[in-house]
Amino acid sequence: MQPLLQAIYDSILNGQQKVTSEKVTQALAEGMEPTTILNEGMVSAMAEVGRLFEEGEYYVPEMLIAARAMQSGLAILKPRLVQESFKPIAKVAAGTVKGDLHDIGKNLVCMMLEGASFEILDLGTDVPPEKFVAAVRDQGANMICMSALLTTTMPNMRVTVDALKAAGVRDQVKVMVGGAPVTESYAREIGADGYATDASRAVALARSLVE
Ligand code: B1M
Repeated sequence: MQPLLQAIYDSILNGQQKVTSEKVTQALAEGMEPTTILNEGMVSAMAEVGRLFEEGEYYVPEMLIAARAMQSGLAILKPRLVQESFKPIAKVAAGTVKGDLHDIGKNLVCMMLEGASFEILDLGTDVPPEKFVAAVRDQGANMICMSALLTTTMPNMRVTVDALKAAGVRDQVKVMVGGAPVTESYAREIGADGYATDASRAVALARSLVE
């Protein structure tokens, strides 16, 4: 790996928030592509954090400080990933489902969608089904993006789709789902309109759903 990317990767793995910010700033100043920094230096580091957690080498505090370092790097990349646009393609209500506090992937999907001219209503994490319903009914969202990182919270995607149906608003929105444990077949099974494996595919999918 290129030394600067390696330094970014290491700083996330070690939860060195300040170093991550400095190195990401340096990489951008040296003309490195934001998506290269993101995918090779940062997202790959979080995957390694997950592996270390699974193997019992990292515990929740290590995951947490790694996530903070990741977020500080993302904040620096954001202006380069998001461009201003005048007329939004669609209004997207995005959130991590009820019971789930993971938000890095969801934030990334929001950033990329924003950069592709979608208007974002970020509902945050631990979002109950009724909040998604309210975003459609009261705030005019015409697309729902749900993220789940835990096998135990994934079923809340189905609960949310069912809540949209029960509220009589299901046909007013497109529903997209994603997150590490989610699959294409699960998306079909719960009646979502689409599934994407990563943030850039989420943008392509969102575009295809509103065409
Ligand atoms: Co947690 N955690 N965590 N964690 N955590 C995982 C998810 C885990 C896989 C780790 C492991 O065991 N290897 C595991 C889940 C196991 C399972 O369910 N099968 C796990 C666990 C067990 C837990 C706790 C239960 C631990 C505990 O307390 N004992 C706990 C649960 C808390 C809760 O939510 N209620 C917990 C807590 C945490 C922290 C708070 C410490 C922290 C999150 C901080 C934060 O998000 N602000 C954390 C972290 C950092 C992780 C890992 C290491 C990294 C997640 C991440 O940010 N990845 C994770 C391991 C892993 O994923 N390998 C793990 C980087 C991010 C860019 O990827 O989110 O997958 P991701 O998003 C991708 C795609 O999935 C996709 O695009 C994104 C970008 O390309 N995508 C979408 C995501 N949403 C999408 C939506 C779309 C489309 C695509 O359309 C709408």
